[in-house]
Amino acid sequence: MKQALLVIDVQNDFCPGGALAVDKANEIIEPVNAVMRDFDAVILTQDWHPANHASFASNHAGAAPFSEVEMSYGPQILWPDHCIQGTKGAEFHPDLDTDAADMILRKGFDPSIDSYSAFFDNDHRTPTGLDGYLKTRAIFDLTVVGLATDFCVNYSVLDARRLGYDVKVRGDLCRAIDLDGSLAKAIEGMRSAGAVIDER
Ligand code: VGL
Ligand code: ZN
Repeated sequence: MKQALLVIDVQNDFCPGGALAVDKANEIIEPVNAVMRDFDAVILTQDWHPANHASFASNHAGAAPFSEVEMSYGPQILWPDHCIQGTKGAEFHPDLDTDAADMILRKGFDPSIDSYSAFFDNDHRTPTGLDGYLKTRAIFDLTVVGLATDFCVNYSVLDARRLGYDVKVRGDLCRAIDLDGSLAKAIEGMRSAGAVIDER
């Protein structure tokens, strides 16, 4: 059985010093590089927003970062500006071994909708193409690592389970934003969706 490693959003803006820094995110980079060789395929995702993206608090008059609004596709947390196309913050962390990747998948480029998941935009309907890529390569077994556990990792894992993949999350190779208990909720949700959470 072919196995793929899905490396979610290991980008400067999610690492210490970045615009939406995830605590201790830098700790996972070397161990993520080290496990890449254990997989038949390595896929990196890259959060890739235009400056006018609807998920940015700065594009909603009077809205504070980390507040929530209702969008046509459901509730949306408003974030600080991050991972803007072509900026340093959107680049992969310089220590990430991007040469080992078979594929780099960008997401979140539609200004009107966020895209946490590697598989679908946040409407859960608009596909990124990753499902087709994996299935046409006969890959049905995924290990997921990266940032952030409770948002892009979580959404990717839930969609992967819905699409029928076997999914393992290397919890030790993920780090979380953790807003109001979102990490515990995400772990519980991924487990009940049938993902294996491997903390080592
Ligand atoms: C992410 C919030 C906004 C993530 C991306 O990678 O988890 N979180 N955009
Ligand atoms: Zn984003």
